[in-house]
Amino acid sequence: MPKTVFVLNGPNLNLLGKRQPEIYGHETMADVEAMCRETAAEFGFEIRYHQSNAEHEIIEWIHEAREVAAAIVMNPAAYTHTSVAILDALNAFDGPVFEVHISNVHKREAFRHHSYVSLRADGVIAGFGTEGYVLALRKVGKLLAAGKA
Ligand code: CA2
Repeated sequence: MPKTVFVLNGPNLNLLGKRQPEIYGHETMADVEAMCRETAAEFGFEIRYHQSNAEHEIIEWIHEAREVAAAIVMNPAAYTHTSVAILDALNAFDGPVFEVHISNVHKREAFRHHSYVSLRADGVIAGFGTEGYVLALRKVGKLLAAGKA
């Protein structure tokens, strides 16, 4: 049976492609989902793709991932910099976690330089645009093929 990987997106990412293209590019959330599905198909795993503006909903998905997912790829958006609750939920997940940021957060305001999620993430990608999701999923695909996820 194909393994399942959760791709989770935090607040305001539903606006992707609709505002601030100079920071976040022109692709929409639907475009990113399609890219993720294409990458998953290449590597033979399934994805569950979610976006929410509500912290509790993201936490519920991480809890669900504990039961069914081999890995989590996550852009926590602004919750990256604020949410101990999301860190705690991720700490209860056993598989690999990859944190993705579309923009290079280290080139931006100082408050974006700290990530609670990075305390748990096995890898972090920032500044590669939406391609960062594909790079993270490729890594997951390789780990799955090697029996390491
Ligand atoms: O670079 C990233 O992917 C971020 O996670 C995006 C978050 C930001 O708070 C993080 O510091 C870095 C913001 C997501 C909001 O996305 C929008 C997209 C288009 C228009 C407005 C917001």
